[in-house]
Amino acid sequence: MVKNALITGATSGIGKSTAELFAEHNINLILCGRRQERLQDLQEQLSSKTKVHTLNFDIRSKGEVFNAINSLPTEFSNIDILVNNAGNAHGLDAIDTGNIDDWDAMMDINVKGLLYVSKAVIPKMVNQKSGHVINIGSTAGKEVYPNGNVYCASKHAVDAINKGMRIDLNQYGIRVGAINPGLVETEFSNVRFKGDSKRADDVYKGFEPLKPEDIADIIYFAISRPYHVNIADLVVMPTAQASSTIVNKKL
Ligand code: NDP
Ligand code: 8X3
Repeated sequence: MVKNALITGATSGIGKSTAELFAEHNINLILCGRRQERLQDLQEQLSSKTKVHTLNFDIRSKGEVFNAINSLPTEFSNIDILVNNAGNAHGLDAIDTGNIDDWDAMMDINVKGLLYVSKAVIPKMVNQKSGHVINIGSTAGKEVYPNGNVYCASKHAVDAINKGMRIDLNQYGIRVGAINPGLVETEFSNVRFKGDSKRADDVYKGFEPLKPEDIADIIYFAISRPYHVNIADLVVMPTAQASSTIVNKKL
């Protein structure tokens, strides 16, 4: 049976690669993000392989999230797979010098935005008594690194929400799991360093980072297991990385 998947943050990085891979497997796609042109391009690119519907909204806005998801046409309105992926780090500063707007952005997007989308989608899964939620956490949700304070807090929150969702939705047979990547080369560091591309590029110099396709593969693996198998919590790092602060760089 063809399934419908809603992917947040589908306009770049992990979300975009996941959309591309799901399309190869004929999963119908609801692609979300703020950058309309990219949503349109992706829709054009993938429409020959599967059905694609795009939703343009800022995950920080409760109203936009609910309006968008409630506007889904009937054929997309039963969501089988939710990939809670949208998110970013903003800044890398010590707790005493950090920028409050950056803190707001990370908590509003990575935590509250994920909750808003979940609230808009999960009650339907409960009615259907089926569904699969993949939460994209991070190694930053498993440990804390210098200057990572609030980003790490937001991803520790995702870790807790993932566990809570799994407990609360257990009775409905809904699968819930988190994929927690280490260093993946996407637009992530460009966003974190506010367009300072030299600083962003330096993050991935001297070792082979994960690619967004690597995470997409794992997400597809998780959602394609037989029903009795739930990948509950998975950590994946580049081979060169041992922890958030230990990366075997050959510079
Ligand atoms: P990218 O910056 O490449 O992608 C981030 C995506 O999130 C974009 O599609 C962006 O879309 C979307 N997004 C950001 N803010 C908002 C918003 N306010 N409203 C709606 N959508 C938004 O980064 P990644 O692909 O790397 O990040 C995806 C997820 O993976 C994030 O949750 C991140 O924390 C996590 N992660 C990343 C790692 C890495 O090393 N790259 C490692 C571990 C976890 P648009 O701008 O169009 O709205
Ligand atoms: C992204 C990985 O190490 O930059 O979540 O926090 S890290």
